[in-house]
Amino acid sequence: FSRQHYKHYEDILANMCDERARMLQHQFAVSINHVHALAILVSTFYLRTYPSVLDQATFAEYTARTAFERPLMTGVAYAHRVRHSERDNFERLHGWTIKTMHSRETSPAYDEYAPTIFSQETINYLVSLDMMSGEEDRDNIFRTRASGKGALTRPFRVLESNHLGVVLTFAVYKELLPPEASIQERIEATAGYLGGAFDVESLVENLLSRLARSEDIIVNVYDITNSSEPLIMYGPEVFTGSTLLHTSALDFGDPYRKHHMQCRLSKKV
Ligand code: WA2
Repeated sequence: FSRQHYKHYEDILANMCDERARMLQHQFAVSINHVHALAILVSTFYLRTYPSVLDQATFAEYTARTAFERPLMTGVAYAHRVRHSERDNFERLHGWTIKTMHSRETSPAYDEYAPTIFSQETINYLVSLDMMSGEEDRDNIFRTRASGKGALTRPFRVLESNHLGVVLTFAVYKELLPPEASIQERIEATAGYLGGAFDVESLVENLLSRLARSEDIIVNVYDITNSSEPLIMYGPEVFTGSTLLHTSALDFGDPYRKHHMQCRLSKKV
């Protein structure tokens, strides 16, 4: 490897990796903005109109028709906040019992639940599941309702597809909160949670494979929130012998999470 050859390949790799990082970051950003807008739509038309003008059919139609705004997401859904004291009435009203995510059995008693009541058709298996019964979703729910900002989970295998992905959650408040509202006021005003899953495994693959020369580069994305334990979010992970490595920064908008992309030239070049 002559020195100037090495420099030439380093520059090619850096440009290809930075371009892919920018594309991925942009797709996340536009999707996150639209999920935030959906949270406001639910607050406006479901919680602040009486009688409510939003129901499952309307939610399913609207989210299906606006799916193009949320690339990389398999679907979005709305989970309502139900306190234990409201559970009997809630279950009678909806005609089903609140179920735990993994056993699909009727949930044992908890202080509060987050059963999905509206969902895009693509993920309608979430309806009636208590989203607080999954650790990743529950952590998101606690963080987003306290901050009022969107929350991203660490990468994990999402329901049904079992693909590696991350979940985005926005709290939906029952009234307009002033920006200086306290954490306690935000928690009290929480009416539900709007979110969905980024199917990183298949939709990021789909995005990257459409790029030029995608066969010449190996891309991995990591959640490096805990720098001593990087979590793989996308990619083959196993690296062929290629020594050249480029790291591109990623910002998915949740200050609690840190990510980066690492690229190598595939051995063909
Ligand atoms: N959405 C889609 N697939 C999932 C998932 C999820 N969470 N969790 C595991 N697999 C109603 O609480 C926000 C988003 C659920 C929304």
